[in-house]
Amino acid sequence: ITETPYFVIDDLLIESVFKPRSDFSHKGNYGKVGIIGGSYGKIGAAVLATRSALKAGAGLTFTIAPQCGYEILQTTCPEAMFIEGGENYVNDFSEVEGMTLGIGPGLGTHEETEAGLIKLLKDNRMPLVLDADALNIISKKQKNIRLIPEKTIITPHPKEFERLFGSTENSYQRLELAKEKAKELRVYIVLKDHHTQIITPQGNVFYNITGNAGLAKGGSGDILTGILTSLLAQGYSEEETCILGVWLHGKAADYASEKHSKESMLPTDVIDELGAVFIELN
Ligand code: NPW
Ligand code: AMP
Ligand code: MG
Repeated sequence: ITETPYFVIDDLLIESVFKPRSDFSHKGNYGKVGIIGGSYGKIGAAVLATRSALKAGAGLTFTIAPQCGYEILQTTCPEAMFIEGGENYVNDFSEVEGMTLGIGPGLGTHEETEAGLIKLLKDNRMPLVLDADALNIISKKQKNIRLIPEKTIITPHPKEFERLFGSTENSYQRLELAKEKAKELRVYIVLKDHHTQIITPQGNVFYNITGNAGLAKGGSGDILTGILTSLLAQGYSEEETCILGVWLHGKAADYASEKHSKESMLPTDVIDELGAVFIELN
């Protein structure tokens, strides 16, 4: 039906992608992450993305969030640095020099946030992971979609995908549309679902088979954003970042469900299991 090569992300592929840390490395070798997110009432999403970026190995991590999240972030994520981007929502996206950015968790869609994000997309030359409200802001105007820089990783759940690119009748059609858009925009699409699919600009599709329904809870996607931004900052290519990041997220979720059950496991438990997954990889 199509010429697209399909792959399942298996242990062999993960072994070939994962890069152990060199004994002689220092924090400068593992990149500078900037998580831009949080708004009044949704600071938790910025906390989850920041903590997962830290726990996935980034060298230096910053959170650009509104002032109302200052104490929360400095308390829950003492290893990360706080940059004030507004009062109750982010409107200043300017202090991001040299960072790999993960934008969207809990960000909100206030019009000043929208203006700041659009300006950043127009000016920005930094590697980007766009999720949640960053995608919702872009979806507000059809012409915004063209502003997504090439090589950006976008991580829509089915509803966010629909807001961006329109509705489809079934998951097969959604995948076909994602392939079209990934090629046209030259972006990496992480189509989040039970079996998340990664679609590359070259038209390759990678299926992830780790993860479980314990992830069907608010906050799970915010963690994926942190992990992906962290890996991208550490020098993994966009394709490697998507493959390793989605697999890690699901694998940590599988460990969390063994310990806590699918019902009781929380996104924070998933973050806590990342270490066990890395121990196995090393
Ligand atoms: P339904 O119910 O089927 O019509 P939204 P959000 C659908 C932040 N958060 N398969 C489903 O629609 C985020 O980061 C903050 C099919 C669902 O009701 C964002 O910034 C938290 N459908 C913001 O909140 C923790 C699916 O989409 C709707 C689907 C809004 O994000 C929570 C929800 O999507 C949250 O992460 C699937 N697999 N998955 C915090 N603690 O601070 C989703 N849907 O309206 O975009 O809202 O994803 O909750
Ligand atoms: P979000 O909707 O942005 O919070 O993202 C949810 C995350 O949890 C995505 O990475 C999904 O792939 C994952 N997820 C949600 N439900 C399931 C499920 N039933 N099985 C496996 N993964 C899931
Ligand atoms: Mg989400």
